Amino acid sequence: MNVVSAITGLPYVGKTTLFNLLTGGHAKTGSFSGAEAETNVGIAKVPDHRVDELAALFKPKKTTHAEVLYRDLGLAHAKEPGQGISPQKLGDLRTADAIVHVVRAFRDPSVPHVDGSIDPVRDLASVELELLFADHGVVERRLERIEPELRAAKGLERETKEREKAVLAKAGAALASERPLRDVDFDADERKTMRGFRFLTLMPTLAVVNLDEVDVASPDAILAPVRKAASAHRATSVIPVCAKIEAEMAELSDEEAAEFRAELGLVESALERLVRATYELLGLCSFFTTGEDEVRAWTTPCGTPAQQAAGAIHSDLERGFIRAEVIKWDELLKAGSEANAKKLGIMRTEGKTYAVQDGEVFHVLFNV
Ligand SMILES: Nc1nc2c(ncn2[C@@H]2O[C@H](COP(=O)(O)OP(=O)(O)OP(=O)(O)O)[C@@H](O)[C@H]2O)c(=O)[nH]1
Ligand SMILES: [Mg+2]
Repeated sequence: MNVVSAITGLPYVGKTTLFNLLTGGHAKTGSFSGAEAETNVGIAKVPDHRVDELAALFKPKKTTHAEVLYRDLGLAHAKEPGQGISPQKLGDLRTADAIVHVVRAFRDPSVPHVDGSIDPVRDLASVELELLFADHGVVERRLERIEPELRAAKGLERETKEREKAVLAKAGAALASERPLRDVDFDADERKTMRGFRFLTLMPTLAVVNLDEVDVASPDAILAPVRKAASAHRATSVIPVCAKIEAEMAELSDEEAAEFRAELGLVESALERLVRATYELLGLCSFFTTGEDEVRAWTTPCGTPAQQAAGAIHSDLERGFIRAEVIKWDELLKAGSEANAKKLGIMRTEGKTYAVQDGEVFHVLFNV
């Protein structure tokens, strides 16, 4: 699978600056037009030193990293909650795998703020409220439509619709009291019923705090209240970034950027941190295929059965799956070649239901 992440947040918080540095794009920033910003779409190559090291060993014709598709979706400044997101953008949010919610912590007075002051916790809540209103609208519209359907339905169909109505009523009550749906306990059946609605307040969400340059070295005082607010609503990770510094580093050579980063005490780039957090949030793993033609990274939910994971490579491999030869990437590197790994007996043979782990190299044997 290729992950799709939707970047959102209030105007002028640095969404497009972040989008550009993730995707290597050059979309326009700092327009301050007041209107809803245009959507930018771009692809980030997932940095993975394991792929690079495997490629150094195999010297393939082609090296392919995993990719994350980013959509940069601006919101308009809404006077009343529920007016900040256009239907088109709602669709772009709902069909993503994860939401990246950028909040502003940089102070720069030359960049206006729609609410006048810098307050990441307030901004987090105000965008969350927009998402919540959108979900509430979905519930209300469906509940209206389900009534006549219920009157006409019989038997099993009626039971199913009754269940749907009950779940929606439960969701609606939570939303009406401004509780995001991820804050509500739903059982497996209820979750299944809700899946098709793609509720925004149920989506895996990362809060990216766009730090001021001067706070990069010691961001804890700024991050602590954001972390507290985010965890109160089970919104998982909070990731600090300074988009401006990162954007400057993106212009440097790799060595210069590494030096600059080390000076600031940053170990990884914003892209590395964001992608790692996204994979963790979504429970995703990377596995690799290697050969003279191509060394390539694949993305799959951790624990996917080997046969199904093989389907990500090619449907023939899933259909005709016999078994997979599996080895951890670093063991393969140590062995120096697949042939040597086999000789050493460290290449395992696994069957259809084997649960794929992060960092494994797969060689699928299949019937055509
Ligand atoms: N000082 C400072 N300025 C930043 C930072 N990140 C972004 N900016 C500036 O803030 C302004 C707005 O950034 P954008 O990336 O256009 O913000 P946006 O969220 O995409 O804005 P809209 O799309 O118009 O809603 C630009 O002038 C950026 O250069 C940062 O970390 N520090
Ligand atoms: Mg923008």
